[in-house]
This record gives sequence, structure tokens and C-alpha cells, in this order.
Amino acid sequence: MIKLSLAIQTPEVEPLLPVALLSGTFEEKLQKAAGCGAEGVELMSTNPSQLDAEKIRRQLKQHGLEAAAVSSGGMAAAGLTLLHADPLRASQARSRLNLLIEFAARVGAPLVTVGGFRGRLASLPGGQGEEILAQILNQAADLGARQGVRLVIEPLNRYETDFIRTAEQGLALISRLGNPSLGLLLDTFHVNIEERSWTEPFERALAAGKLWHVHLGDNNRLPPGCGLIDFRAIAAVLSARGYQGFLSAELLAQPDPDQAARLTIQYMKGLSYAA
Ligand code: LER
Ligand code: MN
Repeated sequence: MIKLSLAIQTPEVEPLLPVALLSGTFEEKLQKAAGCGAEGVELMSTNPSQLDAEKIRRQLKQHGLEAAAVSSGGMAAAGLTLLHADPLRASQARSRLNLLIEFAARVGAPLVTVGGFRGRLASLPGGQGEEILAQILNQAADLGARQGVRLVIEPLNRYETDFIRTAEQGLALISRLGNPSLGLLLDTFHVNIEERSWTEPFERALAAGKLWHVHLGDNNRLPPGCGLIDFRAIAAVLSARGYQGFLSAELLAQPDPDQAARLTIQYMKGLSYAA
């Protein structure tokens, strides 16, 4: 069975993240997530040291929800990226990655995502960025492995990153590092911009045993079914290959944060039954 999740921001995140879903208090968000049929939530945190992880773990359990992943998707908006040009910001970001991993372990989330949080190669002089990121990811993956948490690298579209835009590029980095705790996150919105096929990148990552997480958003970043992407074909590939991870809605909170969540779950449940 394909499990569905909704990306929600944790209480300490101050700006309203455009791709975080559900409105109300954190408790109300969990209530709504369970109410609309999600199996899990993806927790977008920028400063887990301000959170009570044990309380969140209990709240998730009360609502019968899994922690699908801990997301670093709010970090760039908070001014923190792993390859930030300002060494202080970069070092804060690297400590924050360790905190996200610890938080994930404490709430029972199996994964921490690394998308825009990696920053840009152009921020660092001398073409050192990729090597520095590789070292950071390796160390973080080792830290995660000691706590039962794995890392997923997310290819992003060209307007949001200057490296790792496709599944092939993400898998090449993962294979070069050879760290068993590093895998891939594919986001349908980015796939639609950068790839030649909606399904082939998923096939490729599944064949490599590295597709560990999926973000859902249509080509216009609206809920699946509100744009052009063939989610039925993607769900069929995932289902046929026995994908065990989550499909996690990370998309524009339109027409509003609750309806976007409901529309996604309704549409995807229809497809996964059909697949
Ligand atoms: C941003 O577009 C995104 O997809 C996030 O998951 C990562 O920053
Ligand atoms: Mn994403």
C-alpha cells in the first residue's frame, strides 16, 4: 500500500512556508491530517532545539500518524544553507542538520530531507562546493546511522539550485559516496521541469534501491489532479515495484492550506486503489 503524508510546519517556524499544508495549531493540523485520511506527516522544522520532541511523538501516536520525514525545506527561508557564503551561517546550518537528525530519531521519523538546504555551488569560490557537501552528507549520514535515521537528497529544478537537478545526478552523487544511509527523494514538481519522463526517474531510483521518499505537487505546484502530471502512471510504477515509502504532499497551500491537503489525499487515494 502506498502511504500518504502531508508536509506541515512545526510550531517554532515563524514565516508561513508556501508549501506547508494545514491551518491552525500544531494539534489541529494533526487532527486534520488524520481526519482527511493521511497516514503520516512530514515535519518541516527550522530549529528543533525549540521543540518538545517527546510531546510531538506522543501527539502523533494519539492521532495514529507516522512521522514520514523531518524536512529541512524551511531552512533556506530562515537564511541557513549548508554551502552558505557566510561561514557563520554555513556552520549554523551544519549544526542544524545534526539537530534535525536527532529530532527525527526522537520523534520516530526515518528520514531527513536535503533539498534547497544544501545551498548553491556558486556561493563558494574555487569549485569546492560539491566536495564540501559530500563531506557534510557523509558525516551526517554516519551520525544518522547511529540513530536509525537516513538522509535523502532531493534534485531540484534549475530555478532553485545550480547542482543536482535530475535523478541521474542525485544517484551519481549517492553512488560516489557509497554511504548506505544516503538515498534519493524525488519531487514530482521538480521532475516535471527537469526530466524527460514523468516515470523513468522513479524507475531508475527504484532499480537502484534508492527511492526512499517522494514529494507530491503538480506541474503548477497545485494538488495532484489540478495540473498536467500523470500521477496515475507514477503511482502504477511505484505500486508495481513495491515502493514502501511515503508520498508526501509538499505543494502550494491553494485554494487554502486545508483544501489543498484534502484534495491531494482524495485524488491520490483514488489513484492508488486503481493502480
Ligand atoms: C523546494 O522546492 C522543495 O521541493 C523542498 O522539498 C526542498 O527545499
Ligand atoms: Mn520537495
